[in-house]
Amino acid sequence: MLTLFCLGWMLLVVLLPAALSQAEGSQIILLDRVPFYAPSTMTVLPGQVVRWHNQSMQPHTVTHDSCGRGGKCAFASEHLHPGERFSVNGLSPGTYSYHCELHPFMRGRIQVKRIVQNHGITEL
Ligand SMILES: [Cu+2]
Repeated sequence: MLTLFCLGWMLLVVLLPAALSQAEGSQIILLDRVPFYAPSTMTVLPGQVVRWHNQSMQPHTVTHDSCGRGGKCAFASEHLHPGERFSVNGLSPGTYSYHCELHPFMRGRIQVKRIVQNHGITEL
């Protein structure tokens, strides 16, 4: 049991930073063409920062679908002009669909993984 626990911590210590740093450099680019948000679906770990960078020629927003619809609004950017950035952190595990308020056909999704502690083993 102690071995499993230690192994779990080793995995947590070794794998988690690796997984985080691997995704750390990734961000979502806003484009004027399909897929508009690139990548359109991004999977992150809890606590990981999600960044958007508007590299298109016009303003856009990054607006969680629940905002203004009675649900819990997890994030909503101002108008992001060309070159501007937006970031979100601290999202709870789950799926967050989002869109652009100015161009509702622009759609993206963030998936925040759940980290499960199973007998001391960390599962992602
Ligand atoms: Cu837009």
